[in-house]
Amino acid sequence: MTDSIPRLAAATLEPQQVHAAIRDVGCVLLEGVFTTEEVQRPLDAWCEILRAWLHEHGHPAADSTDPEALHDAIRAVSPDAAQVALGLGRDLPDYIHLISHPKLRALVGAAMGSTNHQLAFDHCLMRVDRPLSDATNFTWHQDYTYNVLSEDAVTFWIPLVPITAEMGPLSVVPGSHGTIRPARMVSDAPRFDPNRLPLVVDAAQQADWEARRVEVYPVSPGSLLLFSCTLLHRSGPNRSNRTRFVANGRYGRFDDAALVRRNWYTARTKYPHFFAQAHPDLVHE
Ligand SMILES: O=C(O)CCC(=O)C(=O)O
Repeated sequence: MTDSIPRLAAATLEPQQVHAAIRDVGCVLLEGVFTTEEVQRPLDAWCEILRAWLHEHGHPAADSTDPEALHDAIRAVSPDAAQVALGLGRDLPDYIHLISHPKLRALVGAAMGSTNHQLAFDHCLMRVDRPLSDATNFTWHQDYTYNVLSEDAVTFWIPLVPITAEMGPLSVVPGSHGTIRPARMVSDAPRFDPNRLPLVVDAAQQADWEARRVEVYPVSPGSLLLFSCTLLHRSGPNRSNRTRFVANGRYGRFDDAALVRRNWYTARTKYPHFFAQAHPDLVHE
């Protein structure tokens, strides 16, 4: 157990350090993995989508290069279009390029000890957390409950902008990984599609997780946070006046025996409750 998380410099990294950090702590922050240009490209491409919408609507802000100004301009005209725009990043080839980058695959491979990767696209997104908002704030959970990939799957979290303490940085509980926890299906989860969200049930332990949590900040663009799909973590509300842009997704491995035995079934957008089928003993109504 540790009260911090390992921070390693990509330039001097040995693959076994990544493996050891994931095994022992459940997470690792790798600094200087991507170049400025590599993390900027998805953001620039997202701006291009917004500019095209504003051009189409003859809006004077259509030539801005500031993602926030562009999004604010759309929101003032059409809150619906602005809402849809928040989810479009994952469709961008520049986003897909980043999340399937050989540098990321090498590190994920080191973490899981396999190159037989499953990049589960249903569980990948370009997070856009608006300023002064907690609309996408996600409470304590393990990612495995939502993705049911291999049990050693990892989540990648790549900030596209500098992440500060005010931006609702990710909180993790170092050393909390390794066990799949019981969950309950909820029908009253605010802000998300209620049918999609199983939640970690152990409310009694949440005070303990709060006490042991480490907030991951500051984090520079180009860094990569990798964590085990069984690590407890949560986000926080963005209290800053800047949008938090993060490329976020999950890698599992196709050579996992349990995955092969269940004919590769994982949770998908089409069957988000797959956890209940795969682990009926762990689910409470
Ligand atoms: O970025 C965040 O605040 C939350 C991310 C998260 O919960 C996840 O990757 O599972």
